[in-house]
Amino acid sequence: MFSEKLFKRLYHATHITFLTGAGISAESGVPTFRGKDGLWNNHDVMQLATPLALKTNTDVFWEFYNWRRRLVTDIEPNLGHYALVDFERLISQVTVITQNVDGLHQKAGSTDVLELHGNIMRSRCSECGYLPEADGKVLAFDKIPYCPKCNGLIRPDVVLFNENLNSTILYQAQEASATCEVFFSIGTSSLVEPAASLPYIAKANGAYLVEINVERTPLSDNADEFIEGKSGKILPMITVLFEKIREK
Ligand code: BV8
Ligand code: ZN
Repeated sequence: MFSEKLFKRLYHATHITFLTGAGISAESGVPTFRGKDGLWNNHDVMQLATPLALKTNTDVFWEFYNWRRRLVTDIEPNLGHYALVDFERLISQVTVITQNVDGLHQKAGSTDVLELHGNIMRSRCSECGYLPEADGKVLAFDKIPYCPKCNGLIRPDVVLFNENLNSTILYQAQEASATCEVFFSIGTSSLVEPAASLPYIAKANGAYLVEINVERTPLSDNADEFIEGKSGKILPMITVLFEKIREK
């Protein structure tokens, strides 16, 4: 199931980096983007998670995001998230780069998380940048929120398609990819840029590249190791085995 090389590289590693996608949260009950439930109320998510939909289809846009906010409020991290926390005991530096906006890595206890695409539970005013949650406000999940300061349309603090990512977070993610000794790509269809380029940066800088997914992706042929299976099962197996090897 796992190669000796993986554990050898982990044994000598001082810094490992994880890139996670919707697949790591699937076992927590969060629908993935492109899986069978990738369509939402027969809307194409890819058309909905856009600035155009926010402007021109505001009520459906907010219906979609409020539905996801309700979903994310009740869910818990799974064994895959907790395994990444365990790695923090075993390797001196662990960076988690996530495309997910559900906050589950922080909820599980990971301490170095880069949220490439933002966080769905945070909001901001599209006009003046006012941050309701930071101001102690709790938005109701059943209506379209407007800014108390300028009456502008409030939006979830996520990166929509065709929007730029936060350049500092992206730079930190590229750095963590370029400087780690082992890079895990977990539960992502490896389609969305610029996240999908991070594993190639890691590999080009000499990292051992591992992919964990229930099916192959465009990254799989370039990975040093493709491990087929659910991340909630595979990741704890790796940490338990690695801990045994370290104790020898
Ligand atoms: C940008 C926040 C510059 C919102 C998201 C043509 C070619 C290439 C690129 C482009 C192109 N045209 C446009 C682009 C750029 C575009 C892009 O990449 N498009 C692709 C899709 C064609 N990227 C952007 O727009 C980015 N910005 O480039 O800015 C720019 C500026 C102006 C104009 C142009 C460019 C912004 C991207 C960020 C978009 N926001 N999310 C929200 O979440 O509501 S991305 C969204 O997709 C989610 O964050 C999600 O995480 C992400 C990626 O999807 P995955 O995480 O991979 O999830 P998916 O469902 O696809 O796959 C799940 C995987 O898990 C599967 O492989 C499955 O097998 C596996 N799995 C399932 N269960 C398990 C499992 N694995 C393990 N265990 C399990 N149990
Ligand atoms: Zn405002």
